[in-house]
Amino acid sequence: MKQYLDLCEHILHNGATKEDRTGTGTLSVFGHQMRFDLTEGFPLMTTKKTAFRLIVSELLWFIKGDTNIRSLLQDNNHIWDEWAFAQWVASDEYAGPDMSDFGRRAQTDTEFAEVYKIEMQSFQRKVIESPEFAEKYGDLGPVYGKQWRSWATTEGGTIDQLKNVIESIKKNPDSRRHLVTAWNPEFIDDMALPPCHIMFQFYVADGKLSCQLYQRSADVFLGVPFNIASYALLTQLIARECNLEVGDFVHTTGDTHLYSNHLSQVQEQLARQPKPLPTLKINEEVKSIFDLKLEDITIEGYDPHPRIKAPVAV
Ligand code: DHF
Ligand code: TMP
Repeated sequence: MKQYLDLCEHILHNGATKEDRTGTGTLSVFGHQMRFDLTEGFPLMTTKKTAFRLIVSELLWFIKGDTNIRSLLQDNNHIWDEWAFAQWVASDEYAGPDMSDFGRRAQTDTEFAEVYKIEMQSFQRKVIESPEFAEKYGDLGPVYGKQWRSWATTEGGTIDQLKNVIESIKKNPDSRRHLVTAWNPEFIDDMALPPCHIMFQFYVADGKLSCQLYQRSADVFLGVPFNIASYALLTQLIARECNLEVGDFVHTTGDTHLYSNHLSQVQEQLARQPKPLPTLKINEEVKSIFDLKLEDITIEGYDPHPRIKAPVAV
């Protein structure tokens, strides 16, 4: 993962100081590319412990076409909670204490942080316990899963981009049109967060499947380790589905930033030595990508340095 550590160094030395939507502030560069040869091992961070189980759970959630955090919560996966919570506390039905700007206030105001924690737990409980509540407030809008699996057409039908791309890789591997896009301008305003990983393309040569992702906005400390592992896994799953070996994962990013409250954590990570990459194991008995469950996908030989905590900018 030298490339990732080099990117962190590069931003620390060359990044422009830039304000952002969340009010946190960033160091940022525009336009960056990393390439991971997937035959060298599975690209999961070894310089900080990264929760692979959460990455699998989120990817299977996209693949299912789901956009509601309820099934993530059932997997004990909380990486999308804040963005559903933001919709709940902004709704007419919410009658609790003022939660405006909760992301930033929870980090600076310890008294507020306690109140926020209680409201968030109560929200999580409601989403789990009440399917009706979950349907209304657990849904993030037409995000990734919706666009991948049932993109709405002008005729009133839907397009299953994921199934189509698998078919096109199988039938016509040399095609230059193996694309899936999550950026649907008509529905951006209905999404809790406009997609960050926007478009990916597959490429077949020498019996190997490669994938390139375009990510418009990249939180290098928190989001990017997830994004790299998620798309490396997706590439493995699609390759398996199409009887191909894996090639490269190419990660191209637009606004590539380190948040100002992640800088000491990045320094800590940079002081560590990378370790050997783990290997991916997929249950061979499950043939289709659409039937895989969380427990079918595991990692072996993962011995990372300890976790480094950092606050997520909402
Ligand atoms: N917003 C921002 N500002 N950055 C993001 O990376 C981001 N990612 C989203 C949604 N909105 C976002 C979805 N993916 C974490 C990782 C990925 C992710 C959301 C959150 C995260 O907080 N990871 C922590 C804790 C994981 C855990 O719960 O154990 C980490 O240390 O990796
Ligand atoms: P933005 O919509 O203002 O760009 O904010 C989105 C933030 O979330 C930004 O810091 C990028 C980050 N992000 C990732 O890095 N990876 C992801 O997968 C997601 C969903 C978000």
